[in-house]
Amino acid sequence: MNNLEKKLTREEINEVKIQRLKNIVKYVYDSVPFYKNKFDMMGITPEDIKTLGDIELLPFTTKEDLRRNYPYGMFAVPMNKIVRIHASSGTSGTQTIVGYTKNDIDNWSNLIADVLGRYGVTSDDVVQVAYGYGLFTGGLGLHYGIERVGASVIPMSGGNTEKQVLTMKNFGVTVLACTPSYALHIYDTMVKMGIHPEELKLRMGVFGAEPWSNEIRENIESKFKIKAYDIYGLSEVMGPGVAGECNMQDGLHINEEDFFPEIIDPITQESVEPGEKGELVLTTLTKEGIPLIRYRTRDISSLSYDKCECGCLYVKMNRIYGRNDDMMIIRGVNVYPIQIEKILLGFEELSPNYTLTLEKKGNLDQLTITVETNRDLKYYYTHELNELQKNIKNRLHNLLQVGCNIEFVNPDTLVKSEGKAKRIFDKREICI
Ligand code: DLL
Repeated sequence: MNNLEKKLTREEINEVKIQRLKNIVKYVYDSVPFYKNKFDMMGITPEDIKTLGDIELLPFTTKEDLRRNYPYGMFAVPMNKIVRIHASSGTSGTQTIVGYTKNDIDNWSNLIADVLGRYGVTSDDVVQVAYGYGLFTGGLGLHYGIERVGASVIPMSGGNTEKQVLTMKNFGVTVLACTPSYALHIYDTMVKMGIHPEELKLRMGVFGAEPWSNEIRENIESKFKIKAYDIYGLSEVMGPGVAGECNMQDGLHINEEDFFPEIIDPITQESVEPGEKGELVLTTLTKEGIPLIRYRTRDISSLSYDKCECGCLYVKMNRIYGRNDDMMIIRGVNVYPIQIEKILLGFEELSPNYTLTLEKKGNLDQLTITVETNRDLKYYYTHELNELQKNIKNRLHNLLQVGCNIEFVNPDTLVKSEGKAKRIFDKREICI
């Protein structure tokens, strides 16, 4: 049963949150030496937590803390209570390990089922999961949530794209779950196979695990003729299902009875006002295996407590703007890939496939945007491409104050992702 069905008021949600916050703080103090030591050093006891605002008394937890306690040092229960282990992708350093108790898995399934319910997934749906199965939380996480809804799940995992297309067509798939970049790759493959969206029963996509702009959403929706919904989560905090959109498609409701969100200024670490952008910090309120206090996600978003027309009162987070780690500082200007993506997709000649390469030329940063055109380059006159290049550069300069080189390449030149897209290639360190 989700919040919409329970119809909790804001006061009731806050009441649940404070009770659970008190419990989790006591729980970590008693069962995770890392937290006991931290609290003791800061002179905090669980009894100090009396109001929601008191969360600010508590220390932050970082990915570095998880790495230092690798593999199981942050677990709050003995291993014989852990029934599942997942790990983060480990793209930027040692991977981090997370463990789930039986209750955690059960709760996780319910949370995902709640999110899917908000999109309108029902037991009549046939859902193809093309997120990777394995240590990544996308595949198995979604899988259990879909079963909880009672829909039919097809556990495809990522890759084997032609088979993905045939399965969608032959099995009457109504919902596709994968990264947005993989959805675009599936679409391109489908077109090459001569299959049209009208031949599918697809009506919805459950997309997440990487930042994607509204422009990419519109692109996917118009290509497949479906509704594309955003789902958010991270393995350290649970996996997919921390938050998900409703059918308003205007922000993601955070499952607030299980995750306590804050937004902080990443530099000063102070809380910012609702609506202001900053780093999302999450405290798990119900997790048993690896509960986390004020986990710094490094994801940039903002919170909105405005009433949502869907009727759900859980706070909404704006769609992720990017990760702290992905913010590029180009000649002193801060730029997120999504800002560039939005501009590129404003040109109908360009496809959504692009990469950003950063190099040093002398002492200066240089950004090269490599982007596939929608048609083979031989169909364009040179002056058309020059004009296009000029227009893109002008837009980038006017909107972001950054200069760049633009390189057009033929469709199908760039490597397509079957999971999270890799778009940034920062070669600056090795060029110095
Ligand atoms: O990506 C969990 C997930 C699986 C979420 C499937 C949604 C769907 P990790 O591999 O630990 O877990 O990566 C977490 O991915 O901190 C964000 O930077 C990014 N991310 C996840 N969902 C979104 C989203 C999974 N909807 C990291 N929008 C997070 C933007 C997202 N970024």
